[in-house]
Amino acid sequence: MNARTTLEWQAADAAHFLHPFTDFQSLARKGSRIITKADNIYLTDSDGNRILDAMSGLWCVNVGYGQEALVEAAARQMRELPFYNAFFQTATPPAIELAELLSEVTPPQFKHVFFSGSGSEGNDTVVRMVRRYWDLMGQPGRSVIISRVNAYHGSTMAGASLGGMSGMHAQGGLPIPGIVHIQQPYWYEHGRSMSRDEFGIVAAGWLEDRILEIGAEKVAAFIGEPIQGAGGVIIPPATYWPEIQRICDKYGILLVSDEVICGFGRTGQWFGCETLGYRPDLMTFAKGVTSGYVPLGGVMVGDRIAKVLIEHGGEFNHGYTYSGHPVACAVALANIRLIQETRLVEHVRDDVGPYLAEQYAKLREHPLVGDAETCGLMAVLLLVKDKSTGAMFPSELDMGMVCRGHCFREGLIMRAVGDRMIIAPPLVITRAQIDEMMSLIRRCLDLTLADAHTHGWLA
Ligand code: PXG
Repeated sequence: MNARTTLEWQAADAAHFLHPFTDFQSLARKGSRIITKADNIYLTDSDGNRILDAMSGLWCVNVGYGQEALVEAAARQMRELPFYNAFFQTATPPAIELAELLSEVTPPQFKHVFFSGSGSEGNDTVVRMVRRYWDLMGQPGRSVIISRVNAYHGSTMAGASLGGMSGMHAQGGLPIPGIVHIQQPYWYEHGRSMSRDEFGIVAAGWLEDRILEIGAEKVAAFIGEPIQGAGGVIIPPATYWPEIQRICDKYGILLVSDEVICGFGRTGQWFGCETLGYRPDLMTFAKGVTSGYVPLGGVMVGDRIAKVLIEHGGEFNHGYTYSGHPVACAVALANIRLIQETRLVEHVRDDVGPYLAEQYAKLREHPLVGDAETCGLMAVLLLVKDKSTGAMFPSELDMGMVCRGHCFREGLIMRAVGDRMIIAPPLVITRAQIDEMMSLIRRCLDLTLADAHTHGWLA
């Protein structure tokens, strides 16, 4: 398998492979890190280095690497029936069984699912379905979808439009019409003059302001991640989501929860909306549904919408070749059963989630850490220049990347979003492994602090 050397892999990579979200030329100069295998929560690269993967691949390997039950499920299904579609009045057993199991593990309003191949495609389905719903309700004027600045909802045209990433909107004429953004519930940046709970109500109020500005009769839906992941693990105040729910209910607006990261146990409940206290009409999922072993996504469709689509909808002109792919569905079934059998959600809720929270609380004493927060197994550290005033480092120093550089060299995958250092380790992580991860995090923070002293970057 590893017939080539790292340099050979890097040369072939640079010659042919255009990576996602990458400055192609700069990566070609540096060379990619080549990951060759993985087990449990550890990766191995092509030089034989062992790396603790505190990002679960890309927020997805919830059950950890090397789970034979998932491998077996894929191999068995590939032998039996590697593919058949669900378009022309046909279905396959794994897709049917997965639809059934998803309606069991999701909140009670969900009894139907529409499958896609990814989270981005799932959110494209959301846009199509929400607008179709309002057409069928005789209110075609309700077409505007409200999202948030710094949200991430994928990279297709609709996904990137729903997302609130300015860098993405700047390329390709986005957002598409009918999608608008309100400010995110980021307390540290927008609300430090208030308590977190007061700020949660204020931030939710921005939704009501925008609805009134647009006219409620034109607003179809509000979409949000329970906790913004790619935006930097922005954990909203506890008051935020219940107030968002109240506002959506008041104006009859559909509420969409993008559970691509928060779903399948990440926050210590099966879905983030359960942890954060709201009841969505639609729920996008991907990633953790298969723990990333194979691609699969979809949308859970709440009863309010399903009833209209089924009873009055006629044909819904939408779908993907891989909607309900039997191999992906077989792997998802094995994955969800494994989560159930090993009580992985309870493991996060009662054991490692609270343990990680304790450890992160201690990190607040570190001279560079201005804020430290966790929810289940998502966590963030904010690097600041001056803890007493909360002043941030100038962005041109790119302190997050300085810290990430140390992580890279020390064998820890921790991401930097600006100066927010984030982790989302596999849910199978143990207390002893959290101790190991925390000592790596401390070492990387200390090395970053030493750099700041050496270069005179501190206040
Ligand atoms: N919604 C959310 C909330 C996501 O986090 C998507 C939709 C899109 O899913 P697909 O499967 O189409 O990628 C995501 C994906 C990052 C990062 O930098 C996060 C994602 C993808 C790539 C990078 O943290 N999340």
